[in-house]
Amino acid sequence: TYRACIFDLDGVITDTAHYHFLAWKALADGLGIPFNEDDNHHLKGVGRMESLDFILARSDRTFDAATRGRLATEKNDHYKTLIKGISPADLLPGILEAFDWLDARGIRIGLASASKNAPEVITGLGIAGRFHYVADAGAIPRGKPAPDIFLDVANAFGFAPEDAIGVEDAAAGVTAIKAAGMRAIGIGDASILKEADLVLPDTSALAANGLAVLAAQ
Ligand code: B16
Ligand code: MG
Repeated sequence: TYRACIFDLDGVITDTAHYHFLAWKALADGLGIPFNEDDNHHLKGVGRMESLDFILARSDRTFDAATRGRLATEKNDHYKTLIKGISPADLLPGILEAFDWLDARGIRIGLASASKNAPEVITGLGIAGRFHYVADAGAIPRGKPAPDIFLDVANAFGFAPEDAIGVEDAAAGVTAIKAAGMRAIGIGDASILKEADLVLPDTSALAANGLAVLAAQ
């Protein structure tokens, strides 16, 4: 069984990937850099500056650090306006049931999102009070696939990694959970999330087909 369940945010609890895409797309268009929804998959779970570098690498121009910082801020300001309208209706199916299932068993609930906007997003979703601990992405030096953010949450609970599980939609995120020494539930395509202990196509049956299955092991 396990004593803590650590959630990723984008792609697991809500689908902000499209808003990230719209903001990156506007930036790329302004710079004349090709970028489409397929390219966007590479940015899942990847931090802001790493995402920017992925896009800028497709340009033949070079960008100094000050310009990169300005471009990242421009994208983020746009993203923040896009997420202003997030409401409880944007919660993915099965998430509230998963929280209830965990609470009923006294299992701690943590958040390990690479997004520095995670506090605003969970507030908009109306679930900020459901987490016993929220990692501060800005205070974690190494992003996913490094295990740091998942270990930070387990440490905050005072639990060993073996006492925690993680839920992720991104390959880099599943790698981070496994590198932390935790069991992983992947949400999405099993051929991409190969390292996960269990993969579900979506979150609708997360409690019954995911959380309960790992609790029994
Ligand atoms: P921000 P997650 C990640 O969140 C997103 O999947 C990724 O696309 C984004 O670039 C990253 O957060 C950083 O977000 O620019 O808001 O700090 O999936 O780890 O919850
Ligand atoms: Mg994600």
